Amino acid sequence: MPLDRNGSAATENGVYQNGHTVHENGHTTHSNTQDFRFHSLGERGIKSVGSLLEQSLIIVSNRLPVSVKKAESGKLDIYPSVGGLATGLSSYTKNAENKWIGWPGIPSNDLSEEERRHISDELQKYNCYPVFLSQDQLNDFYNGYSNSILWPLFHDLPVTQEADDLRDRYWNAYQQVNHLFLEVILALSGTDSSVWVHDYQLMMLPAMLRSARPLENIGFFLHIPFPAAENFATNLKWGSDLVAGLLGADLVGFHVQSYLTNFLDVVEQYGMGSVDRENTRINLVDRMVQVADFPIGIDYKRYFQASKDPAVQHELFKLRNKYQGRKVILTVDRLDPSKGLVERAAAYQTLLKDNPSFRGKIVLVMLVVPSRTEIEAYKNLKIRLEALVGEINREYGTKNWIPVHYMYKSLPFERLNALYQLADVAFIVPLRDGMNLVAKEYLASKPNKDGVLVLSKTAGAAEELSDAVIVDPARSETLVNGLVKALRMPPQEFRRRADSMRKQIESSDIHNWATNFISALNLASDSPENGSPTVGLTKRQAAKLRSRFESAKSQLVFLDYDCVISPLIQIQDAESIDKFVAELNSLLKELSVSTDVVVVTGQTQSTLEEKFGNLDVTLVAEHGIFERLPGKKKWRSFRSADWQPKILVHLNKFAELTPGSEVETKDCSLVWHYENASAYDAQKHLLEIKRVITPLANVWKLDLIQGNMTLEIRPKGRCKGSTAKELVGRNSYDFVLVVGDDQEDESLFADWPDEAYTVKVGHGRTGARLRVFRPEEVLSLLRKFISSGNIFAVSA
Ligand code: ADQ
Repeated sequence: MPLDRNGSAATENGVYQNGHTVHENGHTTHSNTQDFRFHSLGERGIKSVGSLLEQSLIIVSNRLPVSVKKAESGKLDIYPSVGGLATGLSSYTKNAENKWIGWPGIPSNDLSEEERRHISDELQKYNCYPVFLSQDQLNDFYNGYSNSILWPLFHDLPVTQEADDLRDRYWNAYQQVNHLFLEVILALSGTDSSVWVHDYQLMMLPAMLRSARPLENIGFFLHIPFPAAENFATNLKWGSDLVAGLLGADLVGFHVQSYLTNFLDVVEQYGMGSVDRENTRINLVDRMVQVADFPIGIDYKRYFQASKDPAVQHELFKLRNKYQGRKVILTVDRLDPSKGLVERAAAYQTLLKDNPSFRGKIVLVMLVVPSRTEIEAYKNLKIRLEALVGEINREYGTKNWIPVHYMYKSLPFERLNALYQLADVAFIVPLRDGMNLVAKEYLASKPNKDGVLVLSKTAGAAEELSDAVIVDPARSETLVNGLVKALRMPPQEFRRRADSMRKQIESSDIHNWATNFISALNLASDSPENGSPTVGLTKRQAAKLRSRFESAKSQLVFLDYDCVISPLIQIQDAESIDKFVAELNSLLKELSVSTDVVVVTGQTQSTLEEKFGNLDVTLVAEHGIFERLPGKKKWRSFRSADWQPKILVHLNKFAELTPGSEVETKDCSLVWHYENASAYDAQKHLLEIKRVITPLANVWKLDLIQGNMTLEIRPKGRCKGSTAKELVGRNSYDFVLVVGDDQEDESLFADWPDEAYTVKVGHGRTGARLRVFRPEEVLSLLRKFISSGNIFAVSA
């Protein structure tokens, strides 16, 4: 098992928790959510938080924010985590539209089919979706490539010979598992979501996702340092593949500026794009990748307010009795080679040796969380650390004084917080650390500002917390001097320092961090370089459109019905939707008196007949397979459905195996809907369906179109775009308006002449000239074209 079985904090991969206390933590909404630290975009500003929430968000990390554990009785327990990333993203993950995809913390070998299904169903209650990994995959992908190759290299530590010998095998597993994550994302999300991938275990995923979904908004955040170019390129065999993997994203985020600079250096070194250092972006042939720093924060309010919690007060009371009369130096870490634990104990030993006056008056409390306990380097570290602690205690300990209190376990939040409050000095000196949250938690837990932080200059946190006593872990004497300085610091000085750092931590907490990243992701993927010339249709532009429309001799309005109806179905009741459709119908009726109107849909002919059958417009159903021309009653079909029975047999079989799913037989296509099925069954059978059907699809020239919890099988080549081309061929228009929203509409936008007004509804990368965000804005726009003079403003 790669993860700690013994109740550790399991703080891997950005999923942070203290102990296993399973209580819901009300998240704070910080007043200055707009005061974000997206340094690299400077003054360009950000979209409102309201608009960024309109698009669904898929979070992907190696671990889910909940862990599954199997009790000895065989019972499966699910532990949600509190704190950290899970808290920061809670305002997003509470929305059922959003999903979190990751490994559930238990190898699939330990689970029966029934148990996997059960886990999937239970996790879904938290909007979480599992990627099941076998023990072998975990060994090679997680313990192997991620933690024995990437982790040390990214922390400037040596890779062991044993790991280096196995690196080819580890690399294969790494790619394979990244691909498994991809398959789950594709099965569970639609094409209009934003995907936020976390950390070094999933660096190939952005590029994999980009090639499957070219229009997706993809963000990536690295929780660990990004090494200097010379270390990266020299020591990492597949470095260029990993960088290419990251360049699949629209936005790549790091904790601090120096990692960002290292990344740009590496991109330049590999010649993978043109690096624009001023705007911290990389221009690729067809798009751009924004790079920025987002220093992660903590749930400040939770730590700051903990001193009022009676449970914390009780713990503090016990600790004060225990350590009465002594100054407490505290370290809190995972047992990891990057954290410099042996070096810290050694510095403390030197302090006692060189400064006898401190003996008996101070105590080092070392709280160490088990981590990656199956990796040899971690086992050896434990042995070395415990031997040194024993040596110090034997050498200097007395009947009444134990110099080092060593705890190898995870503590619940209340006890950890009491320790933070108690400690006079936090001795946080990792060799290298992406950020280090403990430094921030310590300061936030000190309402009386009565503690001193000793911090490594090589922790990302040092770039923010410059009022700490900064030391250099490469020079052990600075650690000793730092401790002495901290222990002797006058109260006035340590309060001043703590106060200034606390303000910094308060103003950039975990909620701001998440909001800033998501806002920046929208901005990056909507940027002109990524094919999005505008972020909104202004009143002026709308007025211009109207005047062009009025002066044109022949006009065409081409509307994708699904782009206005899909967003409504998610948020409105049936009555409001009917009202909307009725209004659309009457607008199109008026418009069609003088204008050619085409309404297209992926839905059936009967849906269009029902909604718009009374109109004198062109109706196009099933993505162009059926067409009804104005004034006609009969539909023209473009494909025969001979293939359907052959495919249907398989789909029906899988539908039976996947309770809750169903097959819709359209006149010329088949759709497998699995939104009501267990996510586990759906994911599993989706892959099998594709495997079985693909050879048949090749014979019959069919496309397999992955939708949002749907798989559609339909004839190749017939699409909205072909209808558009035929229309332009049949007539000559001097005003064309095309409104759409999905991937297929993008090829449609591209097919029209440049003069056409193409309008994208919603967020995301687009080649359209204009953009609106809500279906109501489409109605407003259409109203402008109607000569009745009934003009409504289109909101920008
Ligand atoms: P980590 O290497 O895990 O995180 P860190 O940022 O210090 O390091 O987070 C550790 C977390 O675990 C803290 O929230 C702490 O409270 C908790 N913890 C530690 N010991 C504990 C114990 N004994 N009992 C209970 N809880 C304990 C990685 C990177 C960091 C980066 C984070 C976030 O390595 O550099 O700051 O991700 O991006």
